[in-house]
Amino acid sequence: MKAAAFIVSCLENERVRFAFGIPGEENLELMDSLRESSVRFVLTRHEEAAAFMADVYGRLTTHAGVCLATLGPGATNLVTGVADAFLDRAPLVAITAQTNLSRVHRESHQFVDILQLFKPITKWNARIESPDTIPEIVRKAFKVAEAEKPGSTHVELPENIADEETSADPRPLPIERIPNPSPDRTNLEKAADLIQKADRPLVLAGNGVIRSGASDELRHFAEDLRIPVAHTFMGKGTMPWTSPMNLMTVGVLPRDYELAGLNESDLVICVGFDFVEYDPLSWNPLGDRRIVHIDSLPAEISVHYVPDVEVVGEIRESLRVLRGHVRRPRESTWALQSRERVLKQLESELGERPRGVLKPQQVLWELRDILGSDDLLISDVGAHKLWLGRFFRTIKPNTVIISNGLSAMGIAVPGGIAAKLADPDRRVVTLSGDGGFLMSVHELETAKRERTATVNLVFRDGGLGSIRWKQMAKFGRSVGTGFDNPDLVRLAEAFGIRGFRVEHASELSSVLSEALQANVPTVVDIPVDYSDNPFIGRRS
Ligand SMILES: Cc1ncc(C[n+]2csc(CCOP(=O)(O)OP(=O)(O)O)c2C)c(N)n1
Repeated sequence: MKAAAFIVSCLENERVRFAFGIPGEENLELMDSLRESSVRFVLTRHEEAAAFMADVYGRLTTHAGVCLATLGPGATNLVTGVADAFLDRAPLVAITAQTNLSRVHRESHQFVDILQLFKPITKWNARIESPDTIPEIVRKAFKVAEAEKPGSTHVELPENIADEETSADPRPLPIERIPNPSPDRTNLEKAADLIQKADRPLVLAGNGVIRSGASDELRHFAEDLRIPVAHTFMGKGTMPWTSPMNLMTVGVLPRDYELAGLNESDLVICVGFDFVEYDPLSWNPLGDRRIVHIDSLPAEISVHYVPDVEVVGEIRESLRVLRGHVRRPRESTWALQSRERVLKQLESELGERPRGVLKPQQVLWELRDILGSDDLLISDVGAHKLWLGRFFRTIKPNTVIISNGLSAMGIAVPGGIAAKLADPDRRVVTLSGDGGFLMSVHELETAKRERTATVNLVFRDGGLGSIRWKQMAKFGRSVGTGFDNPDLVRLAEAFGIRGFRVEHASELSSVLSEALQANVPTVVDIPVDYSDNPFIGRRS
C-alpha cells in the first residue's frame, strides 16, 4: 500500500467524515486515495474557508475537523483558520503537502518551511518522514487536537513519502477517548468552604462549560445554590437566558463586569473560563479578587488571576460534587437585583423603535423569536458580533458559534456550510458584516454545490463598522473603513442561490421565514442603522 492510501485508512479509523480543502500537484496521491474512501472531500474556493469549516465542524461535533492543502501557497492560505481553531479551542487537524524531501535544504520552487510557520498556531505538528511513522503521527494529531483544551494540530506529508510503499500489513492505532480525570477531593472541599462562606459569590462561565457538556449541571448548581452566572461570548448557551440566575454576556465592553455585579462579588467562581476571551485585568484590575478556578486544566498565570483554589478535572463532576457540599440556602436578593439591572440596561439599549429603521439590537432581539431553540446562529466578527453577544438571547448550549479567541473575520459563511454538513436537519443561520461577508463570499458556490441550505444574513453599512466607530470615538474622524458593495441580492442570484433584502423593520420576520423555508442557500441583505454603535453599553 502507498503511504498516502494508508493515511486515508488512518483518517477512516479516526471516523473522519469530511476533509475540506483544495488539492495541488504535491498531494495527487492523497487525493486519489480519498476517492474510494469513506472520507468525503469537500472542495472549497479558498483554503482559509476550508480551515474555518474544519474549525466549526470540530467545535460542533467534538471530533477534529480536517482540512487539506498543498504546499506553499495552499498551506499559507490555511493559516488564519488554523490559528482560529488554536485560540478558539476547536479540534482541527490540518494536513499539508510538501515538496520532495531532497529539495527542502535549499531554495526550491514553492518551498516554505510550513512546519515552522504552523508551530505557533498549533498545539503540535510533525512531518511524516517515513511511512512507518504514519500510525503514530496521525493518531497523535487527533489525540492532541481533541484533548482539553482542544485546538489545531498539523501533519506535513512530503510528496516523495506519499508515494512510498508501507510495510506489508500496516495498521492504524486503536482510538481511546480518555475522560478527564476526577477533581481532587481536598481542593473540592476547600472550594466548597469558600463558596459556603461567601456572601456574594458569582460564576464567570466560559466555553469550557459547553465543551465539557456541563451546561445542565451549571444550571442546577446556580439555581439550587442561588449563585448568579455571567458568561463570556463563547459561553453563550451555558445557561438559558430565562434563568433567574443568568446575568447574560460579559466581555462585550471593558466595564461590563460592573453591570453584572462582578465588582461587588466577594468570590468569583470561574468555570471553564479562558483568558483568550476576557482578560482578567478587565474585571480584576488590582488582582485582589478571591477566585475559585474550576476547569479541566490548571489556571493560566496572571497577576490578575491568582485563584484561592483550583479544582482541576471533569467540570461536570466538580460542579455536581460542589452542589452537594455547599448546603447553606442563600439569599437570592443580590443575584436577582443584578439580573434586574442587566435586563433594565438591555431594555434601555434596545431603545425606541423608530419606524422602519433596522437597528442591530432590535434585529437580534427579534431573531430569537424567529428562530427555534435548537437552530444554530454563527457570528462573524465586527460590530454585529458585539450586538449579537449582547442581544441574542440564547436558550441552549451549542446554538451560537462565535470566534472570540482569534476573532477572525470571514468565519461565518464557511462555518455555516460545515455546520449544515455536520447536521443536515438543523437550521443554520449566519450573521456577517458586509466586510467579513465579502471575505468569504466565494464559498456561496461551495454552499450551492454541497446543497447546504444556510441563511446568510448580512448587516450592510458600507464599511468596517466596528473600526469606523472606534476611529470616530478616538479621533472624531475615520480613515480606510468605507467601501462600496455589490448588490447583494443580485450577487446571490449570480451564484445561483436566492437573495432577499429587508427594506423595512416590519418585513424582517416574514423575509427571514421565507429564507428559512427555502431549500437552497440564501443571502439576506439587511441595510442596518449603526448609529447606536457608540452607545452600546452606555444608555441607561
Ligand atoms: C481577518 C480579520 N481582519 C481584520 C480584523 C479587524 N477587524 C475587526 S472588526 C473589523 C470590521 C468588520 O467589519 P464588517 O465585517 O463590515 O462588520 P461590522 O463591524 O460592520 O459589523 C475589522 C477590520 C479581524 N478581526 N479579522
